[in-house]
Amino acid sequence: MKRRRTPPHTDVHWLSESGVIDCMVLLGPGPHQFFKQYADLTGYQALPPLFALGYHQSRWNYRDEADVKAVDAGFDVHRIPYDVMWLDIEHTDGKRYFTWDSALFPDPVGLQRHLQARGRKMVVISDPHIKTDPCWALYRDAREGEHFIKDREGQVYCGSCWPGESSYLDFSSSRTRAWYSRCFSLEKYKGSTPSLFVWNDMNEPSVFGGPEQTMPKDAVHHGGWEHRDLHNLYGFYQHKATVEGLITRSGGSERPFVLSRSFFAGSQRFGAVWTGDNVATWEYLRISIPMVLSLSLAGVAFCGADVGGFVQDPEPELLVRWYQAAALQPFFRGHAAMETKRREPWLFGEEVTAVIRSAIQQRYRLLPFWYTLFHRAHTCGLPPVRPLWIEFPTEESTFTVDDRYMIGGALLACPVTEPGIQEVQVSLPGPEEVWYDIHSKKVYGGGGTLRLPVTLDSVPVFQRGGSVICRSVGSGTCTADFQLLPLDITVAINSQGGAEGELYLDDGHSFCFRDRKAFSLRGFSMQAGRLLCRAASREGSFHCGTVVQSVTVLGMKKPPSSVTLYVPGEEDRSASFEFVEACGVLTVHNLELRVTADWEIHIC
Ligand code: NBV
Repeated sequence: MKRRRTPPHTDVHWLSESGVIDCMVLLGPGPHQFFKQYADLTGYQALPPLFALGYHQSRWNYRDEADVKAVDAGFDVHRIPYDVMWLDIEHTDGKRYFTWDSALFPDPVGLQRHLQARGRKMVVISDPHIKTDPCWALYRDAREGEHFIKDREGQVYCGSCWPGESSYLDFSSSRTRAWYSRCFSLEKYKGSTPSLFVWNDMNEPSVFGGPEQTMPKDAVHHGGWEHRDLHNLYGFYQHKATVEGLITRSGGSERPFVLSRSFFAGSQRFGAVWTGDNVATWEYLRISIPMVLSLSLAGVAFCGADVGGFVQDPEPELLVRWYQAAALQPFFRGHAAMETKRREPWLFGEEVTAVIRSAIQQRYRLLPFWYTLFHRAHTCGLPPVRPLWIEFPTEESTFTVDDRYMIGGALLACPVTEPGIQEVQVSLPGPEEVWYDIHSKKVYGGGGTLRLPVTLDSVPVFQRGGSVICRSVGSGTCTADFQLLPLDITVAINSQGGAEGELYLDDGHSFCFRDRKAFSLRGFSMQAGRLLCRAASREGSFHCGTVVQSVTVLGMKKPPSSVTLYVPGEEDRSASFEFVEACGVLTVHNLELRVTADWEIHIC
């Protein structure tokens, strides 16, 4: 007897602590529409300041000012770009957030200016628990202003956390959020400058020895709500209040950056989240990929995992592979726990330093692409990193893949997450697609499985035929160099000889893109040997000196006889080019074409 195949199905079980569940059905029909519909409900990803997409260097803790300056200098000595130094809880006076340990950090303003002089920023931690200390003005103010959560008897709730006995701010109250936001003003937050940004940790909230390590469910919030009703929103509201504090601090002009450990549907409107305390093992490196993909699917697109693993010491090979994988994820921060050995990228010998340098440099080169993807997330809800099935929704074989993924619609990332690997197996989706290995430039047809040799310094990444990607030429020392760097455009042609892509540009830090439409969205399209650079949006205007220095075309069938540039108002000129027959790669050099101007390149 033939057994009937049961159609694939999914069982979902929902449980609500206080009996209320809002259920929405998003009809799509396709994954791309689904993201827009979800973002219309819960909000779009905030457009991060550009620096936040660079590399972040953290540990619990950088000891003192001299330590911070030495690490900062180490990046320059070793020619590794980075953007942000992070300070964990030990920078404070006895875990009183908004303060500094005056012995270790006697001149925080000077320290931030020191970093800022090289275009770099600082992030400090600010947890939601407030030390019970009647001698501390911030505690007294919070208490007198009734900003703390109460216990069931109506007394201020006291729990235990890093500072010892602590009370917890009631971020569910808009009045408390406004009070907390004001704590970030430059005059209130002594030792802060406009280049200081914030990290909200322990905001589940974490209570040592509390039920399930958190607050009792019958603790009482503003309006009489019990903690059981608001628990999952606690971190969301702290994140919101911190973001509002940073925006207000700048008079509304500067984009904030706040990282939060706890989040809820809609947290993407505020900034970044990370996956919390992981471990320096291969298994944790592997699961960072599905974790980042799940967060991205849930709308929280600016996410990442601690590079190297928070707890324990990674062996050098694991550290290298982690840098390589995380350089291809949205939020890119090295972080380590207190008891771990120091692991700045240059501490493991020249070979390791060189490979980590290369991974970080490649991240910086790709920032024009990442930034454009974040613009898309901000305007369309599409996450920069996507499981394969989002781009190939009809291909069932992609549905379960969670160790490879797409960056935008154009790049297929295949991080190496096993030790001692000399070869990886990659299934290239789409039988009608063409894929180009971004390193060797070799072309592969979709629908098959490849075996690719890898060494410690290689990570397979493929560009999809039909796409155009902009990269910076060189990586600079941090994102402050971004607009000074010329661009290289890689056109990967599909089986019909066509390709399309876009580039988003703005000042990288203010809200002028929103308030004055000071941005530029450029479109590139290749068809029948003609590459056009045009405005991709009627809205927006942004002038910058960024030029396109070179164009690389992948997948050319035959060598061209001439390459001519057409720029309105200028004489046509022929360009010098190079053609590598073996892999069909054409490179056109010395273009000096302004990216915000219209032009064409004809390849005959
Ligand atoms: O603030 C200290 C750590 C922090 O480094 C880590 O990133 C957080 O996830 N924090 C947790 C509290 C202590 C964890 C053991």
